[in-house]
Amino acid sequence: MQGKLKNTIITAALPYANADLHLGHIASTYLPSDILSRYLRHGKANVIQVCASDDFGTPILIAAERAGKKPEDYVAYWRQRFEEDLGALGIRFDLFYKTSSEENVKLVQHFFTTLHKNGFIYPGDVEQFYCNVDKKFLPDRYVKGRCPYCGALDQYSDGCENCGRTLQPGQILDPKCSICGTPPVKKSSKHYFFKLSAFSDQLKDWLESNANLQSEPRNYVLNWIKEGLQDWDITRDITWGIKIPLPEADGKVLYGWFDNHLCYISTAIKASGKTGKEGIEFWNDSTVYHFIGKDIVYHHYLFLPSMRLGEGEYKLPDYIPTRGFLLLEEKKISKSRRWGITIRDYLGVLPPDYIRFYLTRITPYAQTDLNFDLEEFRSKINNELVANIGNFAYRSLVLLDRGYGRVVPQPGESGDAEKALAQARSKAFQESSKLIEAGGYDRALKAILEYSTSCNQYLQAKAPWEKRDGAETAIHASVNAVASLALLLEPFLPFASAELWRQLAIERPLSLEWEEGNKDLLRSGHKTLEPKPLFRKVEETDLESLRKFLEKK
Ligand code: B3M
Ligand code: ZN
Repeated sequence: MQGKLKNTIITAALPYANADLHLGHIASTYLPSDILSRYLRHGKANVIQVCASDDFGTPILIAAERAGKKPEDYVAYWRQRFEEDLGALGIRFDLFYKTSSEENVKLVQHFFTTLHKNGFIYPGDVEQFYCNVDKKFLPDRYVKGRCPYCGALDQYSDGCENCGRTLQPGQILDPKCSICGTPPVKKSSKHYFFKLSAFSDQLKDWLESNANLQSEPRNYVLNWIKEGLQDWDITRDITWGIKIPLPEADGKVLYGWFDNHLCYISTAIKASGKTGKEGIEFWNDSTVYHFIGKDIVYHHYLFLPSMRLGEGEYKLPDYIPTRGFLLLEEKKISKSRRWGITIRDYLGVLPPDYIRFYLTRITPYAQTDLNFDLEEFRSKINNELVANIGNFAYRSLVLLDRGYGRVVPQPGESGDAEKALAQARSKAFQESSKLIEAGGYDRALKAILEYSTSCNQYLQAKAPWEKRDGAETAIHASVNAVASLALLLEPFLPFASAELWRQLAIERPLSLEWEEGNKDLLRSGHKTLEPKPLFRKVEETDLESLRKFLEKK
């Protein structure tokens, strides 16, 4: 079967190397990406899942300066932290690389050169803030001032944290250099522009013909195109970035959004081990997914495809799964307002699978905002994860332990109840598969929970602890149902799944194909290990610990 499968490249948006990832990033991007890749790895496709730190840009340079570190060292610190944190949540990448990698720099400069040669990049003069004290141009965050919309003070020149608006260069009022505090002057600087407007028709065709794209982002991106696309200034007057490969552009670098999404390509190809032409073929022969949050739709539905179209060698994405923002107790996550839970914060309180479970349950394949409600979190974990899945698995294994010395008994004839259970299992495999392939991870998990409910009901009705006729049949069916659940849950709850496989003494579980779980994985005579509960209840004290991260200080 292996030969028939199509390679699948899965990318998750690249975190800026200056802040911890929080639960919002997990819900919208990293968890969905991981669920799909884990699922596909069960015999559906060869998968390469990649991510990288997004290293360049003014905010990162400023943060590094503030921390008294060289930007290279500063971003390396964050990259390692991302790998650790995502790894601790069970989100696994074949390669977690960086936008500042040699491979990426090379690819980005190649893109610039080709786009320039193809007539899609042209120079133009722009008025920039310049600080006479620091003797440098001051892009974006190097300038602070008053928001022209809401009047908020001390806002960066590229956007207002208070009212959420994006600001164009020069729009900020009472500008001040954020390094020395003096008002900057305006000075002309030669910049390069990417002719986004030249791609309107091709983008429109692609958006309309690619049926895999979600309709919400498709429709509003089509609207932006209708309103007219603006060419795009891709130059920054700083030193931390990828050098513009033109002699006359000395001292200037490319804007981060020119280089970061190309890192999907450079990293995936690196992970494939291929180079040159073979690398390009590998990319083009794969199904490509880019998982993102809805705040970066503009970049992924417009910049990214048009740059690939203009260069001409690398295929466009097949899917750009986009999901909404996570609110915490109905409030927007905000670093400055200290309203947020990072992966580290969370993992100091509770295990990874609990948050994977809850976030998957509440995150649909849509742009709607989600709400992390602490009470709801507790009740979903306690009533569904613990009382439904955990209870069934533990009870079944304890019955096998107490009654049969942990050796799977020989079943008797299957009755109606066993047939119904087998049907429920088939349905769980088929439905979850269909739903996962359509992006509905929340619904797939729900279908698996329903199966687990039928398993509990089966066990309750059969009451094998009474040792009546058919007890062996019931035990055999129940422990096999547990094995099937371990596989069904693997994309969602990899830790619980691994623990179940351990207790069940199943070898090489990760290479199980999805459909194999729809058969009895445990034969009579198979010996399991000592049962242990998979989960514990979430207590009020856990919620109190989480609430501490939501205290306004
Ligand atoms: N670094 C993160 C963000 O805008 C940005 C994503 C890049 S993906 C190519 O949240
Ligand atoms: Zn404002």
